[in-house]
Amino acid sequence: MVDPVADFRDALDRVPRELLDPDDARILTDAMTSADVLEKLVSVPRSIVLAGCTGVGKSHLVNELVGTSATAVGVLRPTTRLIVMAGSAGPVPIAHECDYVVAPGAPDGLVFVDTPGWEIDPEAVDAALATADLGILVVSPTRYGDATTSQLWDSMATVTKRIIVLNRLRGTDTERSEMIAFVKQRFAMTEISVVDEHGDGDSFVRTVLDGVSGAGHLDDKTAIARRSAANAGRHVASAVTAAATDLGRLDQAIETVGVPSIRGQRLAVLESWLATEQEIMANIQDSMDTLDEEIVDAGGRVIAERILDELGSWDLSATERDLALWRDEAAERFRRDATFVWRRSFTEKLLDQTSWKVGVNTTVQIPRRVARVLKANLDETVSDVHSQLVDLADAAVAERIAGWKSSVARAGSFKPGELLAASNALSGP
Ligand SMILES: Nc1nc2c(ncn2[C@@H]2O[C@H](COP(=O)(O)OP(=O)(O)OP(=O)(O)O)[C@@H](O)[C@H]2O)c(=O)[nH]1
Ligand SMILES: [Mg+2]
Repeated sequence: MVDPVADFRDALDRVPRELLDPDDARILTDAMTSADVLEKLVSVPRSIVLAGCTGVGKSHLVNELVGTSATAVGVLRPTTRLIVMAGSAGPVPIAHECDYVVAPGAPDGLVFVDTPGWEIDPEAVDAALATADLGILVVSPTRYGDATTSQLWDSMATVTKRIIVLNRLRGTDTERSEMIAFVKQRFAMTEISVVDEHGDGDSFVRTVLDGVSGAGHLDDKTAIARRSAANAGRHVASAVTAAATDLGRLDQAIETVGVPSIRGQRLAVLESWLATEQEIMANIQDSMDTLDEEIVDAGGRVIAERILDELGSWDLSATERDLALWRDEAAERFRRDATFVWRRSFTEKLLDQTSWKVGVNTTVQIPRRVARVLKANLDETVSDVHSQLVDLADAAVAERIAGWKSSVARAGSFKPGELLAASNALSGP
């Protein structure tokens, strides 16, 4: 089933916020709130409350409306002593004790409310009328002219829409016409609904259903919420469309900046592991910052900066882990070289005492024989180490670029036309 509100909400959820300036982002938030309110409004059934003096046939008419015997009809007065709601859409919140009867065949989205006689329990009737989208005053040929009925009609003035039904009309055609005229005159109405004592209530049911469509205060609220939500949606769609050019420029910028080569940079292998690691990390971070700045500059700043905010700061933990692995590997290599010529136990101790880059640390005494072997391997190792570090740094930068690209692609994949269509579907023709 097509649900314009759900479609609209769905389209709003997909709007890439980074394409919106703060004002437009607020409008998007407002549109989402309106959609949520709408979802609640359309799920509340509209209520049709029947009120009148005892014995005029309220319960009988409620049963006609819902198509089943939902509320007791009786000869003993008063019959109805409690508010009875009947319908297929669930109850409405009435601030009074009441029953709810499920009537599966009842018209969609409506709840019909049977009330006790007004003269019996005015409080209950008022509580029910307070929720009414349509109030129906039920009168009968014997009960229409009394003061109680007039009072009730007056008290129904606050209901969004009220109609009168003359129930149990009987007699000759002339008598009927006269009766209808009396009732119209009494309530200063040009139109009333009439139910014959022995006819079926079809025309009454039609009148009520026609009467309730577009009558309720919920309909008004819903219409306003729909319009304002749809306007907000259209505005956001046009803001996203306007941002498409900027997004295109940013996409180009990322391509142009490309992966800046760290290969040309000198990545130092220092005396201690800690110093080396810090240097490398600072270097990679620096490359990342430079890359971000270049993209933001070339990409036209505004949207680029918002996407950068979303990307957040670069997570260096993976690089750190790779570096730690590589360090262990390098240390192992030195260890192997050292064991060639020296007792293993001594070598281990030596490696612990000296810096990780054994052999170049001149502050630690290293037996000459060990130093000779290590030194012979050092240049090769350092150059090997250097190229591995460059690979690590390059991989980190490439991943950053991939982050940029996927953010831009995600933002660019949103189709403002879909939001526009959903907004138009929401506000209706
Ligand atoms: N033939 C016929 N009988 C009706 C009609 N409407 C009501 N009645 C009868 O009138 C009597 C009273 O009807 P109810 O529907 O119980 O009246 P009510 O207004 O709900 O009365 P309370 O619950 O006491 O307030 C019952 O015996 C119904 O069968 C009608 O349109 N045609
Ligand atoms: Mg009743």
